[in-house]
Amino acid sequence: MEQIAYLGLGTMGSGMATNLVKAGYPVTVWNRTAEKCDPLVAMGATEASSPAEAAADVNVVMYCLSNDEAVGSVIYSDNGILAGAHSGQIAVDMSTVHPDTSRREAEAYQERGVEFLDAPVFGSKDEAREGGLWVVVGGNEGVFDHMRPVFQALSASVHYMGGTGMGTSMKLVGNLIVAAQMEAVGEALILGKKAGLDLNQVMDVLDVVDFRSPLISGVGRSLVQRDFRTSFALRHMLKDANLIARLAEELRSPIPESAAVRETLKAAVNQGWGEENASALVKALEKQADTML
Ligand code: NA7
Repeated sequence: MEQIAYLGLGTMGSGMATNLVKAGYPVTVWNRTAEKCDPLVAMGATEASSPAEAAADVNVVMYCLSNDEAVGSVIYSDNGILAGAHSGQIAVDMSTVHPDTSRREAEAYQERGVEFLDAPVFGSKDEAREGGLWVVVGGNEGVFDHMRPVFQALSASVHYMGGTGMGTSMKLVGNLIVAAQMEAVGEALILGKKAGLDLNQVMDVLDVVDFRSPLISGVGRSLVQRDFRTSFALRHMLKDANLIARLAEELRSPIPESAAVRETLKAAVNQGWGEENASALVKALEKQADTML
């Protein structure tokens, strides 16, 4: 059985690491804010004092960190993963980062004889806790096959997308749609409110018409209840919108709608709502509309 180090115990990482422990894997954990290791240690995980120490005695190093900068710091700093990594290991980045960041990681690990997979996930807090995530993976297919049981321990489904960077590319493609749908639901409900509709009735109709979706339903219902508890932070959604804009510009791919959504996300973060759920982008629309749902 693989011995696994899991680094980054935020909203997503804590759920994933918990499911690995539950599946019986020996897990070593590390988090910048050390207290977040406590629940995992109580379940039987071992706590490491640095990424290098966490990586030293395991076969597999997995991590889920805020953004590209956090990933860089945890890998390349003095006590980072590379300082403890050794030939024959597998490193798996489950953060949502730019595909170029994934490719740089792969190169750095290759110099040390370490295999690398980029494996970001769809789903948020509940799916992470319940092992119901959807994993999209880039890298060597043989390494992916080897890691499949580990991914299955924390997810509902696993998808191999191609070489290094294809997992993170897929994640940005998917989140382009997530962000656009959130904005569309917010705009639609505000228009419905202004038109005098009962928003619960609006949601009842949106739940049965042929364009219904779990995302429209979940986001719409939570907006009507003004429930902005964080399962995926608004600041991460803006980070993803920025990554999508950068990738689209590099690849000369048109994203006019995403550009508009990015402005809404920026406005909402600038208002100080970045720690709230991504659906709090509606508050920026409410401000423009001079009304509340
Ligand atoms: P969270 O809940 O904000 O957690 C972020 C994690 O990243 C958390 O463990 C942080 O440690 C860690 N982090 C952030 N910056 C650093 C630096 N500079 N060094 C070390 N560790 C750091 O995010 P989620 O779990 O919702 O999402 C994680 C990723 O998945 C992200 O890419 C999403 O878009 C998808 P802390 O606890 O703050 O010390």
